Amino acid sequence: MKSVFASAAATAAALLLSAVPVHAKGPPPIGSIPLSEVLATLDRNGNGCIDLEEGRNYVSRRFHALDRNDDDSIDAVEAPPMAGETSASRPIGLNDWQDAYHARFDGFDTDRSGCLSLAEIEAGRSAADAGGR
Ligand SMILES: [Ca+2]
Ligand SMILES: [Ca+2]
Repeated sequence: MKSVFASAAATAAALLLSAVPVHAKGPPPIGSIPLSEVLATLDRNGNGCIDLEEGRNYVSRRFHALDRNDDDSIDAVEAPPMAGETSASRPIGLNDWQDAYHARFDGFDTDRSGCLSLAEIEAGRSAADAGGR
């Protein structure tokens, strides 16, 4: 009787383990943060727009949160590319990850102010959704 119970417990444990998602939890992709929450999430200096540095700090923190084995690289198991992702390349190191963010930032910053307004972010995302990039 005891062994049956132990076996059932082992099966339950195995099911539980297999139910754990392989992808990392962590902050959402920067491009998937709802527009209504972008400023609250990213605008640390409160100037009403997202500076290059503010976004880069976010994606850098996210990189380290996703890099669960701390090998300074995000692979497809740690973080499969998702909608709004900084870069779909895998594996990817921190420098390439930041470069991908920087390139997207430049694409969004149509008035070249070095800071993304909500209107610029909205327009940039629409263009990306439409495959315009
Ligand atoms: Ca700001
Ligand atoms: Ca890694």
